[in-house]
Amino acid sequence: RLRVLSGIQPTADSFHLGNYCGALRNWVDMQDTHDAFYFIADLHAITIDHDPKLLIQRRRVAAAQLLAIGVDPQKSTLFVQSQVSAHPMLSWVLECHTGFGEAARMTQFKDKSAKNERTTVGLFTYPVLQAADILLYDAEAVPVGEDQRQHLELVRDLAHRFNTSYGQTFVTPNAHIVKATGVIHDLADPTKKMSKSGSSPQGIIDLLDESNRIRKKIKSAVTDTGREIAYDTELKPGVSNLLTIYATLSGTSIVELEERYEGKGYGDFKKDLAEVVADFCAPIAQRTREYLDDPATLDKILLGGAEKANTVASATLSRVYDRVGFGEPV
Ligand code: AQP
Repeated sequence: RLRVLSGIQPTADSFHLGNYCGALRNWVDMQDTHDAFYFIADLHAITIDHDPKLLIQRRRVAAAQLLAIGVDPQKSTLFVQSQVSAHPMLSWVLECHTGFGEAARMTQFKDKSAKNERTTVGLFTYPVLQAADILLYDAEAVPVGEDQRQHLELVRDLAHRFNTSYGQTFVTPNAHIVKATGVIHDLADPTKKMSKSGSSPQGIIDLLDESNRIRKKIKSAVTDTGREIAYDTELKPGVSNLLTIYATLSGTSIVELEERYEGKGYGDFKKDLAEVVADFCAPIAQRTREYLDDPATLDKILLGGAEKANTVASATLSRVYDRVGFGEPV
């Protein structure tokens, strides 16, 4: 089986619909066809200001949510990044093979450093740690949203560079980005992506949002001029975004939805979508609460995952240490 790997940061109280449609949905699908490794990226989470008490809580909620959406610990290895020490160790080696200018070109760093008062070196080297995350597991496929495409290109370049200098060491990974759902947009400003840090509360739907809150947000989502429910990302970015969400969560095609709502206005469409999203999120919130009520099971899953991840990651790190002239890690 080919290996798949992906991670998500525990930087908010809940994952949002963009995370789900862009990435997490594919995590769940791919665990049936791949040898899957999924992790909670807490090392990445401290690249911006953070509160330690909140981080440890959010890590638990993140794990519970991943299980609630269908990540199955019988099929996938689910772990916390900071519990596998090979990640920062490989990251250092890769940092020493990354050009400063190359790292400085990353648009996510430019965006986030412009938004944050305090820009850390960690935020700058974030994509290199991400390269370590992926390369440690010989991952062939990395399911992510469109915003990660540039980082994945860097990972491929680093793998190729290292292999060329030291001999075949890393598998070169491919980004697995589903075009139709690669970017879910902000409901209040469909020109922007839905994002934990960048969206207003009206712009983002959290998987753990309460049903009435979800209904209100969908009903107040920005739509476009005209009345027609049609998919056109240029002329109707708001409606197109809502159609994408509707299609993804209901399993109905966009063409079918366009036919269903022909001659009907935005009101009917949004009313139905509000129910679809509320019905989708409610059981996830319920299952998340159940997992959180059983911390022993949660810890057991994460520790088991970390053990398995450590075995794979430390074998790769040994290979790398040997190649660069460090000998075996102790
Ligand atoms: N709007 C989105 N549409 C599609 N995919 C998305 N992803 C994030 N936003 C969207 C994908 O979700 C995965 C996990 O993301 P992350 O939390 O680790 O980091 P991120 O990409 O930085 O997510 P956010 O919400 O945008 O957080 P902030 O605001 O902190 O930057 C990734 O695969 C990502 O592509």
